[in-house]
Amino acid sequence: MSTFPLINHIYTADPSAHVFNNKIYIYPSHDRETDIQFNDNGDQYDMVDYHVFSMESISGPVTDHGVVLSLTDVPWASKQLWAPDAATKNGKYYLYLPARDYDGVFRIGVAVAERPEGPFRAEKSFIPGSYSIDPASFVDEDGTAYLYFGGIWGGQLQCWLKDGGEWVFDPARIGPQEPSGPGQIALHPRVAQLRGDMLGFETPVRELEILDENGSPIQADDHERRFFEASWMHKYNGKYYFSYSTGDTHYIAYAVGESPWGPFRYRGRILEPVLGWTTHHSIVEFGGRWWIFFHDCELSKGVNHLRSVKVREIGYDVTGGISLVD
Ligand code: FUB
Repeated sequence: MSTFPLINHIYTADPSAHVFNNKIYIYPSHDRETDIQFNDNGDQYDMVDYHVFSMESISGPVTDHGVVLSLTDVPWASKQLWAPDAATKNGKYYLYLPARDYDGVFRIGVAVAERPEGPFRAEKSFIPGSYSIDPASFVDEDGTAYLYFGGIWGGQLQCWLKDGGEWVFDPARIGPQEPSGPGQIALHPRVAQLRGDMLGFETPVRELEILDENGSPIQADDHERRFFEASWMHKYNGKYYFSYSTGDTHYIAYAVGESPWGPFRYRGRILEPVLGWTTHHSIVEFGGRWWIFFHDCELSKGVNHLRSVKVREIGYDVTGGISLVD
């Protein structure tokens, strides 16, 4: 896929795009060069700050609002500021960010700003009950806000097991492992409703079911369709669209449901594999058209952890199916 990087002066990835005050704001990861060897744990994605970008039109210039939050200003985080997302409510702006805590466990925290372009002030602790990576916030038309999250392997989702109603971390499952074999169901992404103040969970963390054409949960060995990471939620024509990366098969896939809690029925792919191992996206309506923001490694000529944000238009057919617009 060859479109132009939106941002050329630094490497950016995992773009979460939102329309605030009639502008597009992009909340990406800020990739940086390191000499950490590539591994399946994602150690090479060793980011230490976030920038925010804005655009008044899709084809117009992109403004870099500079560093809006640094790792050193997040009291609970030890390393790896991975894919963030943002939301607005109550006249404030909230940045949801995953990072490893001081035990090496991925958690999700929140930072607050008065303006969409920050600067953001991190809360002292991560969100109680949060875990894994790739938070995606979604505020429904009735004002109820949700946080979707999770990512397997380096994102540690496979380490979290339910024990007597509680999610418990099993360090023996760290590394590239996940369920496999006949009858094994894929790991589910997670969702919780956010509190009115947006700083914590109102509900317990729930699993989000993705079903196949027969109404059965996607199987663990179905790597072309099973959830890996990069949750995103948007609403179109009254339906809830949950989209995600399939990880080691490198697709952005989507599934459609009647409720923000699911279940979601698998519908297909939005993006084929891009250059680079990871693929991660967001979908937003702007100017009466729909856009997918994503990243690839064209600018770095294929270095997996040096990615660049791009954008393309998407359209819907009469059945609600998504495809890229040429
Ligand atoms: O940017 C670090 C990680 O790579 C993200 O959290 C994943 O979604 C993948 O894009």
